[in-house]
Amino acid sequence: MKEQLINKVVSAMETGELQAYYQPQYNAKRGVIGGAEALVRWVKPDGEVIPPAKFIPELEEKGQVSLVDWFVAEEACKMINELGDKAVRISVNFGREHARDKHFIEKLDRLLGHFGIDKELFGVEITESDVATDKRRVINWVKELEAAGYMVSIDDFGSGMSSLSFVKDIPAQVLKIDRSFLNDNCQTERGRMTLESVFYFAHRLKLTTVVEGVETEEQLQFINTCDCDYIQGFIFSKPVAKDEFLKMCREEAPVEMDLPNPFENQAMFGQVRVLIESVYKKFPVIVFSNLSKNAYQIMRKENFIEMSIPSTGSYDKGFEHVKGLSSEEDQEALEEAFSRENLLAAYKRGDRRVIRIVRQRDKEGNSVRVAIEDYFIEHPSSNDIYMVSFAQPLNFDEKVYIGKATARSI
Ligand code: G
Ligand code: MN
Repeated sequence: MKEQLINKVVSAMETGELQAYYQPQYNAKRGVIGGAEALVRWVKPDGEVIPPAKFIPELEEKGQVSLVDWFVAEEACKMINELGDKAVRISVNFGREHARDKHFIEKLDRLLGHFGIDKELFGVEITESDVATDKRRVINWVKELEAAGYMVSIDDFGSGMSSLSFVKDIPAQVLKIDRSFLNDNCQTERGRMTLESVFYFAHRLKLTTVVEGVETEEQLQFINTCDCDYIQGFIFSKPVAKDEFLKMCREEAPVEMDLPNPFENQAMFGQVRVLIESVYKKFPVIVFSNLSKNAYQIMRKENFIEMSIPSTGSYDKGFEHVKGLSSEEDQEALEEAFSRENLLAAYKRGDRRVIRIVRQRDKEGNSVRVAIEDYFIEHPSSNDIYMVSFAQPLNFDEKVYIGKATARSI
C-alpha cells in the first residue's frame, strides 16, 4: 500500500527535511529588511527543494495542512528567538481551517509564550480566497486575533473575487498585494492606474502595504512612486534557508534603492497626489465636495482645530459640524456663505470662489481665526457642481489675506 503523504511529511519534520524558508520583505523607503514571510520547503537529501505546491494541495484536500502550518509557526518562533534584538516580524500562513479551531489563539499564545516572543514580531497571514469562502467566521476570527494583539495580513489581495468589500469588513492591518498586478511589468497605463488605485484604497484604509512578486527594475521604479511600505520579491531576495536568513538579518546590509522622481512613470492619481501634497504645505485641511450630490470628503486634517468631523459624509451634516465649531457671532455669516443652497446660488451667479474668515476654538480652547476658501468646478459630463475647500488658521491680518475686497464672495 502507498504510504500516506501525511506520514511522509511527519517523518520529514523529524529528519529535518521539512524546513521553513524565509523571504525578506524590504522596507521600501530605506532598503533594509523590515519583515519576512516564512514558507515551507521540503529539502530532499540530494538537495532538491520541493515547493509547497507539490504537496500542500493534497494535504489541504484531506484537511491535514494545519500540522504543517504549526510546524512553520514553531520554526518562525525559533528564528525570532535566535535573532534576538535583530528580530524582524515574521509572518506565517494560516489556512481557513484554523478559523474553525476554537483554541487557535490559545495555542498561538502558548507557542509564543514558550519562546518568550513579543506578539508584535509574529504576523498571521490569511489568504483572500479563504476569507471569501467562509467570510463571517473568518471576520470573527480576525477580530479575535487583533484583540489578542496579533497583526493580521490579507494575502494575495486582488487575485480573488470580492476583494474590496471584504477588506472593508476585516480588521486586518496589512494588505499583501498580489503579484498578478505586476504582470504587465508596470508598462501599461491601465496596469499602472490599477495598481495606483489599489494603493490609494489601502492608504485610505490606513493599511500597511506589502507588494509581492517584484522581480524587475521597472516594477520597482513604479512601485516606489506608489508609497508602498514593504517589497517582497525576487528582485531583492528569493526565500532563503534559515542560516542564510540569520546572516542577512545580522548583517543588516541595505539594498540599493534609487529615490524615484515622482513625476516620472506616473498615472493620474499619483500626479494629483503630488500636487495635493504641495498644497497641503500651506493648507492643513482640504475638502472635496459634490454640492449637487450633497457629499464631501476630507483629504487631510492634521494638527488642526478639531479632529472630530467625520472624514466623509453628507455636506449638510459636515457643515453643521463646522458651524458647531465656530463662534456664535459668525453663525449668520457662515450660513450665508457656506450653506449648500447659498453656495450653489453663488456658483449660478458666476462667482468662482467664496472666502470667509471665522472664529473657531482650537484644542486648548483658544479662539483662532480660520480662513475658509471654496472654489467651484463643474463636472464636464455629469454637470455636478464640485467644490474644493481649503482651510488654514490665520496669524496675520485678514485684510491682507483677502485683499481689498470685502469678506464677501469674490
Ligand atoms: O501568496 P504567498 O505570499 O503565500 O506566496 C509566496 C510564494 O511566492 C512563495 O512560494 C515564493 O517563493 C513566491 N514568490 C515570492 N516572490 C516571488 C517573485 O518575485 N516572483 C515569483 N514568481 N514568485 C515569488
Ligand atoms: Mn503568504
